[in-house]
Amino acid sequence: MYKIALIATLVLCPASLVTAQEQTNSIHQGHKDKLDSNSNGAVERSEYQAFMTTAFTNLDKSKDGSLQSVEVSQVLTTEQFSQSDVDHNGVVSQSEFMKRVMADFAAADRSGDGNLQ
Ligand SMILES: [Ca+2]
Ligand SMILES: [Ca+2]
Ligand SMILES: [Ca+2]
Repeated sequence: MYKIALIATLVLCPASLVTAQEQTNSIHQGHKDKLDSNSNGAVERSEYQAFMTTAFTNLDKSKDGSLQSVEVSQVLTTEQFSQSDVDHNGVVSQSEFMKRVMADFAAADRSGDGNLQ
C-alpha cells in the first residue's frame, strides 16, 4: 500500500506537511472515504481513475495538459518526477501521470479484483 498511500496522501493534502512516517501508513480512512465515491467500502479502479484525473487537473496549474516540475514540487520528489516522465521530455503528461498512478493501483490491488478494500 505504500505507493498508493503516498500518492493519495500527497494529492489530497499537498499543502500539509506529511512526514515519512505518515506516508508509509495505508490509506487514511478519511482519504479512502473521498476515493470511495459510491460509499460501498471499496475503492474501485474507476473511482481511483476518476479521482486521479481530477487530481491531475488540479495539479496542472498552467492548464497546458502537462505537469511541469514546479507544479508538483510539493507532491513529488525530483526522482519521482523523472520516473513518471517516461519519455524524458521534462514534463509529465496526463497519460504518463495516469499510467503511473494506475500502475500504483494495480500494485496495491494484491487480490487483482479491481477493488481496494
Ligand atoms: Ca466504491
Ligand atoms: Ca502544467
Ligand atoms: Ca513526459
